Amino acid sequence: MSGPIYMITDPGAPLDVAGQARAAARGGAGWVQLRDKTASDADLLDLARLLLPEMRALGAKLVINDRIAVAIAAGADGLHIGQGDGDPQAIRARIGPDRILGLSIETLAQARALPKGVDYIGAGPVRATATKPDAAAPIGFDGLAEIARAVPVPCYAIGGLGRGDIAALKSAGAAGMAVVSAITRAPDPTAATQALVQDWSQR
Ligand code: TZP
Ligand code: MG
Repeated sequence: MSGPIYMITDPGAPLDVAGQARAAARGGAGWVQLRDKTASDADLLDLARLLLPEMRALGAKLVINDRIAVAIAAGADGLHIGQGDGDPQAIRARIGPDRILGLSIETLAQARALPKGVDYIGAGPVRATATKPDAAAPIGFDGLAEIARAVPVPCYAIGGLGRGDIAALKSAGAAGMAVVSAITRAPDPTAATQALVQDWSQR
């Protein structure tokens, strides 16, 4: 579907959201997810329209977090939803057959009940993370492996992950890693992305 490194934006990081997206895509991220709980739909739509051609030119998929109407209006590559964001099959019907649909999975029971129409999952948090204080209980690497085995779609691990985790993530069956801090809080987000991409291909 796309590469192993999946960057999610953070409006509280030093670079603005557009800068984060560009830095990650230039560093070789396969995925850039616009996640900004504070932005209005109109502002997020403007940003998505601006970034979409840039992301495509750099080979990254642009995914919108939560906002179904924004993903559709922008023509984004994908939409990412959580367990509380509505019925995935109904959302699939709204976004059409071609847009990528991702779903957050926090437990093995949710993995076993994966609805049809979901293209990939984000599984976690693997570790507790300050980036999402209201996240579910950490699943650890063993929990990640169980979830990855239980679903027929690629599993992107999330939550407290960095460069040092790549070997364990691959052993657990993850297709890739989704990160916020490891890229957006790095002194050089492009270099940090490049390092993740390179390590994933080598370990
Ligand atoms: N969902 C589960 S954990 C998380 C999200 C959005 C945040 C991950 O951020 P970080 O900084 O990579 O731990
Ligand atoms: Mg959500």
